[in-house]
Amino acid sequence: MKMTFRWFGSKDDTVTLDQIRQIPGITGVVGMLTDIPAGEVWSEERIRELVVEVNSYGLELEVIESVNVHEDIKLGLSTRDKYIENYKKTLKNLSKYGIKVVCYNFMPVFDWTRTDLAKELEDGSTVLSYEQKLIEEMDPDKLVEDIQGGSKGLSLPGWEPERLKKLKELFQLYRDVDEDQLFENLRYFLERIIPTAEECDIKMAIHPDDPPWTIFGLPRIVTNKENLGRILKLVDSPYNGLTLCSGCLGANPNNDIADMIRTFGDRIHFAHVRNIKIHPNGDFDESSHLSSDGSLDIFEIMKAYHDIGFKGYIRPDHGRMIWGEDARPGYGLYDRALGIAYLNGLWEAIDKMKRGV
Ligand code: CS2
Ligand code: MN
Repeated sequence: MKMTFRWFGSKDDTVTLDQIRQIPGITGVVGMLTDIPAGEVWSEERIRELVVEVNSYGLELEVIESVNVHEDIKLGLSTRDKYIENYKKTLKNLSKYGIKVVCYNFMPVFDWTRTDLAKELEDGSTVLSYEQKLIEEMDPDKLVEDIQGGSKGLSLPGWEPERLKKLKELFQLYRDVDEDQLFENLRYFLERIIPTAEECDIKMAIHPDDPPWTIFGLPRIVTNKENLGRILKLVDSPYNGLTLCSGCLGANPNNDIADMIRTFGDRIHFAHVRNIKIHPNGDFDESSHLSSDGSLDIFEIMKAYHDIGFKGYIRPDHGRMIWGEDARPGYGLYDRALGIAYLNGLWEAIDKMKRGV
């Protein structure tokens, strides 16, 4: 596996490359151009600048999270072809600068959803958390306001103000899109971009829906083992693969992450490992990566990756805000760096015990 760290760029992140390169075992960062709206081409020049900057710190940039998919593609509107062509151009441009994996998601309207971006835990740390009842009672406009209000002035990918201004219109358009239609719209997209991904040697890795169930009546399909299998079959190519995010899928206790890892094996190109604490009523708080702090068994997850001989990219996912850090919710330095130390520790132990060292 190749240990990486998500970084939003020097103008849009409180964490610096200088800090990231000092994390033990780190090989590179997962990058993004946060200011390019979904549907527009990422220019060669901007990609080159980013890669050169990251490389100058001795770090690789081989994974992009995300190249976001324009809403018209998810909706299946006739205007989608133009955006699909742009997506292909972006892939071609990325491939010229050594990008190997592109993570994306196919969630209608909203990306990740939380009801609190800074819930205080007993130890004084703060985390992102989700309460179903609040979502049920909330107007979607209020959710957008709350999330954007909690961003501390940093961009929150998936929550771009321009796009979300048209919320009512978007909800109207999704009235005709059920889960099967969303699968068809994903098929249409994959059938067109996977040949380009193959040519460019870029593995596409769809990210699960967060949380993995319907919110505000909008369809969500990247939610469980059966659907992940169905997605991989839409276009049966190794270039049509997965980002397996333990914290997203794990919010549904019926999802067995270790089993998914063993099942999907080398179709997993990118691993997001994080823990969450699920409450008896199904609500959840994010937690530190440690198994005993949450509801997921991170040892079992790392063991499953080891068992399949995972060679892909991995990153710790959201961390808590600790030690007085002031950063983008979920994306501070300290707790994610602790997460890396823990994941590397598990890996070394699993590896040496298996080999009888
Ligand atoms: C989430 C998502 O996994 C995560 O950290 O915050 O925003 C994720 O990056 C996207 O859904 C991937 O497209
Ligand atoms: Mn994730």
